Amino acid sequence: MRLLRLLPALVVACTLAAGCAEDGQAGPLQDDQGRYVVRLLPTAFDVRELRVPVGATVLFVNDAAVPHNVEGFDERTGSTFSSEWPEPHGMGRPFTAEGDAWERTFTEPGTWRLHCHYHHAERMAMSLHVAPA
Ligand SMILES: [Cu+2]
Repeated sequence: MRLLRLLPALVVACTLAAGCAEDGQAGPLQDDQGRYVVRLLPTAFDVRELRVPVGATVLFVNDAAVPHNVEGFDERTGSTFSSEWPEPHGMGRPFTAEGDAWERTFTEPGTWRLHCHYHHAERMAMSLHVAPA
């Protein structure tokens, strides 16, 4: 009897959880290697903000058959990076094909402003918060 009374509450909780996921309030997407996945849509990143722990690897995946890159600027330290830097730090070229991917591991706490050089006019940008683990 006790369980039966709980059931409506459980159904409501699940519905709310599903609604949260649709609103992007659920935790960030991670692949089977624990990498945080950010998708590059035609003129935008699929998230505006992402919070990860120090040591996290973020995998950027081109979901559109248009050129993209990922350039980063850390507001605190002034550090920069680009996915187009030569290997091993970059891929040495823009993302061009659908499915092109590049990853970077963030080893220090900081707030990175990320943007795509090719879609600067479209404000293709996001914030990456790297928090102490
Ligand atoms: Cu772009």
